[in-house]
Amino acid sequence: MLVLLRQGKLSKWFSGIGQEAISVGVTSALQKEEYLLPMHRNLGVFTVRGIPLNRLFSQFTGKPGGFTKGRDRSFHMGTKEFHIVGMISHLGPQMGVADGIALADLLAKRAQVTAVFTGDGATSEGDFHESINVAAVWNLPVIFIIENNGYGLSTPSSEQFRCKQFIDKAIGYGMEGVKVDGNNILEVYNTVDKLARSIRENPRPVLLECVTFRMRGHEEASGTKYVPQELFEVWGRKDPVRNFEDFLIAEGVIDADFVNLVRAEIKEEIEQGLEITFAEKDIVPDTATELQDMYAAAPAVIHTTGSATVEKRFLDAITEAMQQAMRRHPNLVIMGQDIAEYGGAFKATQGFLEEFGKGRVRNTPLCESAIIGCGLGLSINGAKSIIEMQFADFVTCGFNQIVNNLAKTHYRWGQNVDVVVRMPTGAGVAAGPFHSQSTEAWFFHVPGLKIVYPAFPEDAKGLLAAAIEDPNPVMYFEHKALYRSISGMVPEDYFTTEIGKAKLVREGNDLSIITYGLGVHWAMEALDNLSGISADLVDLRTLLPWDEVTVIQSVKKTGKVIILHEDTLTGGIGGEITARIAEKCFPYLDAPPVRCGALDTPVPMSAALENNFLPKERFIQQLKQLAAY
Ligand SMILES: Cc1ncc(C[n+]2csc(CCOP(=O)(O)OP(=O)(O)O)c2C)c(N)n1
Repeated sequence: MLVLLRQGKLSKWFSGIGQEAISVGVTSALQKEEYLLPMHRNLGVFTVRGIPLNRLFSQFTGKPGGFTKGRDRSFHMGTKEFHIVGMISHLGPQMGVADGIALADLLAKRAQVTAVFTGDGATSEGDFHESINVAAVWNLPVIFIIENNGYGLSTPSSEQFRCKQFIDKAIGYGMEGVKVDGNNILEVYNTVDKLARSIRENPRPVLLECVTFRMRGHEEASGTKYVPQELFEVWGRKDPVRNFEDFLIAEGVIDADFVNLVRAEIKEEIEQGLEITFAEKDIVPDTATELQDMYAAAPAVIHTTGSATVEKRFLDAITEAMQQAMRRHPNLVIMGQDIAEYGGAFKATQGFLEEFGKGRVRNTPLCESAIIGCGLGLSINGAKSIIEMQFADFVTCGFNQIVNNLAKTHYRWGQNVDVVVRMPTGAGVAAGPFHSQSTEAWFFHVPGLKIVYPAFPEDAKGLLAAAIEDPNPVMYFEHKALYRSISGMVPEDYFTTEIGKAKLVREGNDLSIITYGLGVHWAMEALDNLSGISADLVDLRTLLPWDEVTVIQSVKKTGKVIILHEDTLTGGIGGEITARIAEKCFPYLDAPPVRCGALDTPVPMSAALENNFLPKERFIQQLKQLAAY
């Protein structure tokens, strides 16, 4: 790899020289169907699993024969064929994903171990603490391998952590910690082999600290000036490959001829691999394929069987969708804070524990990031999940997992992400800045996610069922103020409402109102109270991908449009919709498009301030002005 780098055939390389015994020892000790989640220095994981070298070279050079169609670099790849899930650059999120993979094994009663790697630097990330804690609390069969190599990029251990050794941290999480000489492959192999056998019998996490040293720069271009020379001398004498070779020769297991033979064979294999890669054509960009690969194919709509419809509150429609989905999919798991015995902060999962058991209805520790990562891991290993944010506001603590892991995985390596994140959202209940926010616009900008936001009980049920059936990550927004305040007729059987389709709630000719969520109810109320305005009222229902066709059709018909949302105005979804209308309907417009949103402030607590913040009253004025324009 270093030669290729010098030849300019490779853009970046993170060398694992000095640390080979860890990747190779761990991978050799696991069974081939057990998942490994490596980091940027773990070449040995990929080679020991037997991935043909040409496929690795194609991955590293962005050729079609790699694992990501040229969409991601180096080890940022996954392959279910080889049971390897590569990293995203943020390092720590790997560990939550490992939890999910292990949980899927545990629930399916497969006696397997998952091994996840981290550097010592990444142990400073919150994801490390969250994931290790979840694994400890849930007895997940994960080996957390810390490669303690003295530096996190240029930062020495003394500036990264205060503990003497990482196994001391294991004590704090109530789990076993084992420390090995990471430069001794036999010690690594024997330890992991013994641990894995024991964990398969008695599932539990173990923290394995491998003491080692990084003999090259963080990546090749960054050099090693900050490392005292004597450390290279000391650790150079502990080179894991050289020492193992010497050991085998001293024991009479191999001789110099054998070493030469193996080296020649490997050289030949490398050259053959490179030849195949270099003969491969370069990737030719195709925009349609790029866009299509953002999402896994969604299943067909499930129509009602014509069962009775029953009047239900918004919240009860949500509960019913989840309950029926849990009966339909034995591999579906619900996770969230206080969702089991307590039934959830809003009681959406009341009674679920009794029907579906503790395995599938899981109270989580307070750790959004690890749990969302866990959802991805479950999906990779064949399970489905619904994750309840206690309040949509708390999604900030799991933001990275959503926008970088859930959203990008299918595009990067074709893995479906069968996760629904439930988001009890919105204001109007005088709950202040941290229990009232509208957060949908944060996710609207992220390709790879779907966002649904129902306004009526029937859609709440149908869209949640659709989100659960959909193999893509779906952010499901449910307005808290609607939970118990509105009711509607809902089919009793299981059905799905197509994601991506808006609904024309009212029809008229004077103007179009485009809105969603609580906005739909504000608009209905306004139209009821104002005589003489004949409006199309479009409930978007899905925000990503939003139904441009229905919106454009309505605006072309009426020639005037107001876009209303509860969210703050600047950067809200209304801006994007307005822009599209301006682009596509300009010749049809009889008035400038109007946007109506909340004040650009946090959501204030007192009811008077909150009413002033929300756009409900301003909407009526703007609506009248638009009608009169
Ligand atoms: C969240 C995040 N912050 C910063 C970085 C930049 N970065 C990449 S690797 C690295 C150091 C990692 O150190 P360590 O975990 O010890 O792994 P090592 O490279 O030593 O194997 C840093 C700071 C990153 N990738 N992700």
